[in-house]
Amino acid sequence: MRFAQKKIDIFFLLLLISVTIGLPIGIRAYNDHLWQEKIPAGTRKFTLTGHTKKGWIVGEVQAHDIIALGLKKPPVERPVIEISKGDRVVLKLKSSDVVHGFSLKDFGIFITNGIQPGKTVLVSFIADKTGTFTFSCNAICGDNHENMQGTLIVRA
Ligand SMILES: [Cu+2]
Repeated sequence: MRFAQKKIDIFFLLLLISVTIGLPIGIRAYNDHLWQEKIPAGTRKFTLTGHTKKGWIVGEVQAHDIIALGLKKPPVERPVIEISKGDRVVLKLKSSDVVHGFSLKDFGIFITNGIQPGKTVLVSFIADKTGTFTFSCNAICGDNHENMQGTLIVRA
């Protein structure tokens, strides 16, 4: 009787462990799937993740990276994104810490509700003019807020 109880305990423990590990992986895979599916082929896709010290980081930032970034004083990144005129662009905006914002005035992009940590904000536009444009964070997010900028270059 006691032995059977132990077996059930172990079964539920294993079930709990597999759900705890499997669920986030599943959600992430599903999210990535949705994000790929909605966007027409040929679209230029970029991920920008906001960080209070580092500024805009190109790509996703994982939890262990955030901890490492918090320990040292990382140099501020000012990413440069290069595209061609006529490109359809989708920006996947994320935050690794606090609420950030995003604006790219020249293409009429101004996020008013902020980029919440753990959520993704998709922004899309067509690069209908050439030039060098600045994008920045439009939510006061800390001492480094003014440095949260990057450059978009649209070539002919
Ligand atoms: Cu910010």
